[in-house]
Order: sequence, then C-alpha cells, then structure tokens
Amino acid sequence: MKNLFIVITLFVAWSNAAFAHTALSKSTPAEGEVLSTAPTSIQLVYTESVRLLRAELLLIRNASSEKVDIDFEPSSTSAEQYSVTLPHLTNGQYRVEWAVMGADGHPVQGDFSFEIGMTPAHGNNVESDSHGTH
Ligand SMILES: [Cu+2]
Repeated sequence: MKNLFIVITLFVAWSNAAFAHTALSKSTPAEGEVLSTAPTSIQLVYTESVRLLRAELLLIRNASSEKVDIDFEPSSTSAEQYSVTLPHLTNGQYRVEWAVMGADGHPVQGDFSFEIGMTPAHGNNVESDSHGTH
C-alpha cells in the first residue's frame, strides 16, 4: 500500500505542475495602488521562473494612452522576480502590460494599473486654503 500511496502522491504533484499556468503572484506597485510619490522601479513576482518578454508602461489619459519610455530588454534567462527601472514619472494613471514565457512553454500576458498623486476625481485637494474661516 505504501508504494501505491507514493505513486498517487507523485501523480497529484505532476498534475498540479502540468495544469497550473504561470501567473503574476505579486507586483509593486500593486494592482489599483495609489501612490503619493512616484516609484523608481516596478517589481514583478511570478509563481514560477519565467522569461520576461515584454514590459510596457502606459500613461492613461482619458480614452487614450501614451507609452512611457522605459529601459527594458527581453530576458534570455528565467527568473521568478523582475525589477524594471523607471524614469521620473509625473502624477497620473498608469498601466503596466507584461508578457512572459512560462516554464511549460506557454506564453502568458497580463496587466495591472496604479496611480500616482491625487486626481480631481478623488475629491478635494489638500492644499491649504487661505480663504477659510478664522
Ligand atoms: Cu501553461
């Protein structure tokens, strides 16, 4: 019986490996995060070693978007974590688009958004107001 148990265990482990596709497990900034100061880099952490094939940063302006120049080159080796250095970013809404090649040979892509500063849509600004009551 012990041998059968080992066989089943191995089969379950193999099945999980075969059917679990690569995913982004964590990013910094996180999806939907609002930052008060501009980040100097983006961190991407995947569920397994991947080759990062594409990383793009888009500044979102209403219906249009503008690509931000970042110094990115597709990786030739695999890693679970990547750090993409950013130029100085102005306040605004950004979207990161990425594409990787997973260990199982499947290409996977995704995106997440973050925001720097406070936009008018978020209500009152916090600048001091000299017209207030005494
Ligand atoms: Cu896959």
